[in-house]
Amino acid sequence: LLVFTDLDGTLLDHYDYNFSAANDALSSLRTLGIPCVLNTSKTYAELLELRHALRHKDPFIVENGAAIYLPINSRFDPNPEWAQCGDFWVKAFGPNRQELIKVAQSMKSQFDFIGYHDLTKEQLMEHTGLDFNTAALSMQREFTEPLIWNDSNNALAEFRSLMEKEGIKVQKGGRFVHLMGQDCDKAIAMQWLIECYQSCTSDTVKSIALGDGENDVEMISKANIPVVVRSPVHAPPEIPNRNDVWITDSYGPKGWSEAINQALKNEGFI
Ligand code: 2M8
Ligand code: MG
Ligand code: MG
Repeated sequence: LLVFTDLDGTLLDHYDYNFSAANDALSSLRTLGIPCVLNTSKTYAELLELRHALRHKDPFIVENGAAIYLPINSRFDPNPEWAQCGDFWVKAFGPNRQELIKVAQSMKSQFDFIGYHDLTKEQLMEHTGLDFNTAALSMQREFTEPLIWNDSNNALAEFRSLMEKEGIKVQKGGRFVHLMGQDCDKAIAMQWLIECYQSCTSDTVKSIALGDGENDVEMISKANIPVVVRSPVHAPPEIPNRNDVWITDSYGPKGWSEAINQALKNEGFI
């Protein structure tokens, strides 16, 4: 079994980013040696901090699928096309963030939004509830640009189709609308990593994906076990082409634990 999980609103509480309700399930995964891949909108800098708090040792995916980090000295044989960064091999898919910012800026007069690049740390803390240090880490972005969307949903649909013509994908997270490259998202990165794991074993790799937002829909729909974690702020997203989706009873990390425990039972691990 291979776990792919979103962070905000899924493994971490939407409001205070706490994950204590998931500690037992996280430790079961560690004990059983089941990899738990973090697949998030957050940055590499944020992940370095969080991995410490979560005691996380597995690969992780940052900025909505823009780059995959594989711990050096894990099961993966280095590939010449991977870059090295700190203790990780990096497979990057994402475009350069500056290109996204340039296009976003050219649309400022037509739509009502504020880009991450225009926010002060204080405004970001106010909007997200992040502390000063974490807000700074989340500003160290390389591949994606989150926007505070102040315009209507109709305007967002129009913005989305204009962005598409520029080769930019627009997906909603918990608080922001994220701009990213056309050729990257959480689902593409997940599938790349599944193939990586599959190439190291003769057993068939089975995946479970957990998320709460629009930016998780593709990832959830492509996993063997699709899980929507209930959100306290919006309705569960629709997962197209699947009639076997689990929707957790509880919100955030508590719902996450319920789903992980159920999957471990179903798969015969406990
Ligand atoms: C942003 O991501 C979340 C993901 O759901 C959102 O859209 O609300 C990112 O900027 C991330 O880096 C940051 O940590 C998070 C804080 O709420 O917001
Ligand atoms: Mg989320
Ligand atoms: Mg997310």
